[in-house]
Amino acid sequence: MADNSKEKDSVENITCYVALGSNLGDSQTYLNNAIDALKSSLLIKQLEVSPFYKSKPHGPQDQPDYLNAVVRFMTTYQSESLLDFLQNIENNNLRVRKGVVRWGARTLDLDLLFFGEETINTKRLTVPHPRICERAFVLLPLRDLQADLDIDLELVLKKSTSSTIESCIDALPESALKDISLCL
Ligand code: A4P
Ligand code: MG
Repeated sequence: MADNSKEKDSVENITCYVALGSNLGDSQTYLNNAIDALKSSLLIKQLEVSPFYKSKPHGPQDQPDYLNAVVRFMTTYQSESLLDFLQNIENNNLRVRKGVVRWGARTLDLDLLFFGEETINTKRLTVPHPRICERAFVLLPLRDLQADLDIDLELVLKKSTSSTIESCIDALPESALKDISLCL
């Protein structure tokens, strides 16, 4: 995929976490396509991928189970340019956005979880992603990548009363952990 970003001269590398989700079509291929596209960017390096998880849908239940994962990488993208890049990858993988049910089925969803330690609240971006602590399908792969993530989640996620990934996982309802399984 062409990488047309203008930030090639920027020197600051930021550590990012992105959640990947798919429950329409060949989900494994869509997640792998996204990982390959991210790796192909000149502005992204040291990309690590969590294990893949199968999870029951959050939101409307009349849709297939999801395949989820999280990636971590270093980038010199500015945050909104990274969002553009993520949305391009979604579009190239047949993501349909218009006229669909909120939290309905999708071929590929890429959510920016963390952008370094920045708090971003713009029209297009809320970072850290506000629903991290409610979601086993984000927390479990995040823990696989970085159990000791030292961002204070209680401070950055206003709704959370838990400050670490582990305490967020402990606070999940028991049913949430029954609805997710590791893909071997
Ligand atoms: N946006 C704001 N902040 C961000 C961010 N941190 N990362 C804006 C990405 N986008 C962000 O997103 C809508 C708008 O959010 C974008 O235009 C962007 O400017 P979207 O991808 O078009 O729509 P969406 O993903 O349906 O919206 P939403 O509300 O973010 O949904 P979620 O929270 O991503 O939930 N169940 C399971 N088991 N696994 C899943 O992966 N995913 C969802 C989607 C629901 N249920 C799920 C799963
Ligand atoms: Mg999304």
